[in-house]
Amino acid sequence: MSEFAKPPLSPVQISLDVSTGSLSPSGPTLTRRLLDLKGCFKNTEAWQREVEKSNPIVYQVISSVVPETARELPQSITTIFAGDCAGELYMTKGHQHPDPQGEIYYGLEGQGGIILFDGKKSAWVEITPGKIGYIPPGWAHRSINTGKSDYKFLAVYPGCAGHDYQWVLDNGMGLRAFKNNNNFELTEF
Ligand code: M6P
Ligand code: ZN
Repeated sequence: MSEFAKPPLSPVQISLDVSTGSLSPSGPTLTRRLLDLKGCFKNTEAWQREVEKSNPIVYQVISSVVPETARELPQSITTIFAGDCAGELYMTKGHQHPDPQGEIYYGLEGQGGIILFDGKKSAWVEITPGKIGYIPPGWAHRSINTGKSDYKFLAVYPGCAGHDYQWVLDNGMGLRAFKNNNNFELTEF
């Protein structure tokens, strides 16, 4: 398995293959199945049933070689597959940065968006190829595939930011995304 480079890093060119969502050179790949999204979907009975039936892959994150350490600027390509659990669209776990740092997402392929929540206010930022979504410090963020094919985006974030998943389980995300005929709708959490 590929690994993160050890600081100090040398300047490096990284190739991005949008069709496969891969990077070269690349760091670790993270694959999240439905079981890994425990507590995320509203319909917990449907979630349990589908975990027992096939436990499908929901998304994959390919990291670049730049490590998640202070002062570095790691990048990753996330591919969220198309699908839903009892109508709720496939999404990432979502996290808050323990060290409140901003982050940018850049749409590469497919249709998607970000649900953001600062603990009081929620927001939706649509992401399609060529669009940049900005996540300000203090806003938890969860990505959603709102389309019928893979949704891929590049993320760039400060290496010190960290990932707090418990924050989302404790506070929710303010909004949920469900499929609705040929489109999608956002509902209260
Ligand atoms: C983006 C970045 C990563 C994050 C990934 C998956 O690529 O924000 O830092 O890990 O999405 O999201 P999550 O960590 O919420 O599963
Ligand atoms: Zn983040």
